[in-house]
Amino acid sequence: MKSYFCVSERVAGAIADNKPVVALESTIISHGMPYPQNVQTALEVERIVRAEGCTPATVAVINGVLTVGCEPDQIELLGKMGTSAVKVSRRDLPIVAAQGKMGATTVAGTMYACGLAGVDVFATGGIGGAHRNSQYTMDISADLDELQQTNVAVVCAGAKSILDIGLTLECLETRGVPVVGYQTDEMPAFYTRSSGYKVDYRMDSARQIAQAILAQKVLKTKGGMLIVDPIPQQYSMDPDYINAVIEREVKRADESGITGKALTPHLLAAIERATEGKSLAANIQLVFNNVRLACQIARELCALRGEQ
Ligand code: PSU
Ligand code: MN
Repeated sequence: MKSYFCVSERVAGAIADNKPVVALESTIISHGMPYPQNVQTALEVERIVRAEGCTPATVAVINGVLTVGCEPDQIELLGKMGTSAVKVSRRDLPIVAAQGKMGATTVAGTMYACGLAGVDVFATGGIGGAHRNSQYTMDISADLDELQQTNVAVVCAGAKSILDIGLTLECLETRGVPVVGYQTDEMPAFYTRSSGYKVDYRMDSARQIAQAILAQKVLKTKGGMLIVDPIPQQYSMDPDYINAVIEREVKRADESGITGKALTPHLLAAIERATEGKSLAANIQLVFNNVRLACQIARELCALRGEQ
């Protein structure tokens, strides 16, 4: 039977030796940022992970094979393909695999692969969530359902206000997903450090977070954990400015009838154009920041396991 799943030797070896691994998604490469900044960012992220003493595991579907630990040339190819690579969430996996296509995994798709491979920590920019008006449209990202069922800790900078952040937090509560603020009491809003919504738990060190991740495994509460890490102050955007841009672009997208999996990439590109690249610069910096925290958490997790 054909195998549709592959873990690179480097990643498999690190997992077997209780060495820290940090997973990275690929929709952010193909659908979340323009070329060539997408490829530069993805490769720099891998470099940071290594400099932090961890093994990077970029996840994507390569010619139908769900791959944990992509090579630089595969990252380059996905970046060049852009939106012609399939955006792959959980439900898309079997189809893209059977068709032998190139696919970029979302947070949900990447978490699913982490679950299969045994990678515990995953860093990204922002997660999908409950879109505005989702109480009517039902447009709630499969990322939230994946967090309910797959035991992976996801480090992100919160959710963009293209989403309804309050509804997103309600959905996470319903799904039994702990939301932990790293050195913050508030849910960050991606480009900005605050959203006005509180998180339930605040933790100030990577060690505390690693302890919670281990406790979650022992208790088998199922599902993942969301660790929200605000964009560093020096890179954060003016909330009035960015929120006005987002308001306008959400309204335009609605008027143009853009729905489904095309909506999030459309909004990301529209916001980037409207801010003349300022949103992209902030996006890149917050990803680097999240990656460094994810590395600290992954290292602490291995250290705690070693002590057991
Ligand atoms: N939000 C961002 N940047 C992104 C995404 C979301 O700020 O790149 C991507 C992620 O891959 C996420 C996906 O998993 O979009 C969610 O898409 P949807 O809303 O269609 O579920
Ligand atoms: Mn959606």
